[in-house]
Amino acid sequence: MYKTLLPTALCICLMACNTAEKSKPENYVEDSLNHEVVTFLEEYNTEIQGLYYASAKAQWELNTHIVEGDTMTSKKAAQAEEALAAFMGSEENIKKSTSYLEKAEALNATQIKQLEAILYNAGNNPSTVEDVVKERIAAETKQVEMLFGYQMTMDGEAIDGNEINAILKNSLNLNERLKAWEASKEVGATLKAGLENLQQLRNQSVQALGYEDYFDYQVSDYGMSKEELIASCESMIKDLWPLYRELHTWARYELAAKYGQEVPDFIPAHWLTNKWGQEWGAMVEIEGIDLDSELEAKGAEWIVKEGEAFYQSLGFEALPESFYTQSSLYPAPKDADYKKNSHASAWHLDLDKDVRSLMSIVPNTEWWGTTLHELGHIYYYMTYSNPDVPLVLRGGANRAYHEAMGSLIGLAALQKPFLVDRGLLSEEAELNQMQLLLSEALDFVVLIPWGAGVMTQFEHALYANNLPVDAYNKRWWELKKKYQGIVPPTTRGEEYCDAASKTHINNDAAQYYDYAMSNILLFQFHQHIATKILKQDPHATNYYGSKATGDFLKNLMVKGANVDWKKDLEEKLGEGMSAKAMADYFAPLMDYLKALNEGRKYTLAERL
Ligand code: X8Z
Ligand code: ZN
Repeated sequence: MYKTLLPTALCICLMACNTAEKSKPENYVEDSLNHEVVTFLEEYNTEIQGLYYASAKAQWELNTHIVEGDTMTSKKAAQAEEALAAFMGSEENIKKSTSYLEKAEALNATQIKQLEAILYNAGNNPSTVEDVVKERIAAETKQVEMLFGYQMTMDGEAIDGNEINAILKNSLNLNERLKAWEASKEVGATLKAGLENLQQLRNQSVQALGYEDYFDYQVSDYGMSKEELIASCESMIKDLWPLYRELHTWARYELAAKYGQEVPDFIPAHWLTNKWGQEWGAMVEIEGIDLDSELEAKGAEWIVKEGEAFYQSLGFEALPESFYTQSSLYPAPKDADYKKNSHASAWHLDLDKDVRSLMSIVPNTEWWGTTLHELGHIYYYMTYSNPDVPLVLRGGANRAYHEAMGSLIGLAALQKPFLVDRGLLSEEAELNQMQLLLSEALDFVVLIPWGAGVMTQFEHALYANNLPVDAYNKRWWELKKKYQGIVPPTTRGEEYCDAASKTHINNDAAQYYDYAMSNILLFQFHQHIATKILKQDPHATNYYGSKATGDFLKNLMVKGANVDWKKDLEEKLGEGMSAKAMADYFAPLMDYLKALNEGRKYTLAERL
């Protein structure tokens, strides 16, 4: 997969080595090579830690303290990232790792993995196109500032993301909903030119080392080609399409009744409870439980502490003190003179002990799930930060694994036996199980056509097919209709860029299929835990206190990226990645929805 560079200097060196070999013991080449590789890797790992830490700290500042008119923070962030990029993409690092990999048979698996990771890091930052890389870094920094420094307004009043979510979750007033939805999209238009610039710069950065385009580059992290990835995404969507089609039909009728409207063929985007229509779970109020009220009474700090307690009950350590002192967990105060990135993330700043999370937690069900999701990343970081995992391999088995851990815990944390155990639900409560299953499907299943369809296809078009800027919005809404059956509330011409209102399009580009894959994987992990470890019904588990479950998760995490994820999955689950566990889990819901939808008009095709 790595494109061969033609290192002339290397050939000379090899010839010199060969001459020397004659008078040395037979294993000399291997030994001297090994010594060289060991030294090279040690130096690389040491150097990268300092540079990465400096860059991450500057990025942290940029994302947590955005002050209008301040140019210093972004300048520092760009400089630190340039220094990191210059090292990662240096000719020396590329040449050496390429040449060592040519003699892979003399190396051990961990060395090979590290060299591959070094080349992957170089792939986005080749020093041969130093100016392009610098421009890209500056453009990315600017995009983040513009996205998160943007003041959204509704009726001329400032409004934040959590407030928009609350309107979309609760309001029955379609006019108010429309205004809130539109407010959430305003920022996209301001980011359109920046996205077009990044489309070019990202592609040019990676093309220098032989990747076809930025999408190709990001996908290669999975050891897959673009075609394989797209095929895998389409197959996930296909496997879950019958269920999605039932959910879509049910939602159209449900929402129309709720807002007192005719049943539409496709769902107007502002009818849904989420700004991008990516997860619809908040639509259902589950009889027998009012988790929002429970959580509101407990407060935002409780959510983090209880999340930590859950992981600890599985056998994970307490979070380091610095997590609490250095993280930015709650929304910036209304009167603050700075803004912050409002999207949740987890950071591994020194690739060792400095772990932090950036969130804007308010006590509600959505943030309960998101907090557990972020803690999943944090515990993944903590677990592979051990002496057996070299720094350059401190990542997930693949990126989807990293996303899966905390979402899995989030799923487990909404099941009845867990809620009862944690005092969030009384034992006698008659929880409507089918509604719970429905709300789970509205989150986990609905994300698949959004993540593997809309987002993936849009970014594939953007980077692999050079989507022209005057077709961004048109393409976006075509994909929304095709994969999700969602339409815009009003005409959205090219003066908008609704895709760019989504964080990842700007600062986590060409990677969104990670989340779709993670949902698929987490149901496989969950099925294994429920049936093989806990011996409980997958719909009614209680992970709390199960050290065996914790051991299983730690075992998935502990080697970081020092595994071949496909083999790892086979080894730990006895199967490859497959939507079957997810489809099995929701099978009872399928019958329930079919009965509810009987006689209703379906508007999505039976097959995609
Ligand atoms: O971006 C995230 C995480 C980042 S660590 C909060 N998620 C996706 C999204 O919000 O679009 C989690 C699920 C999907
Ligand atoms: Zn995540």
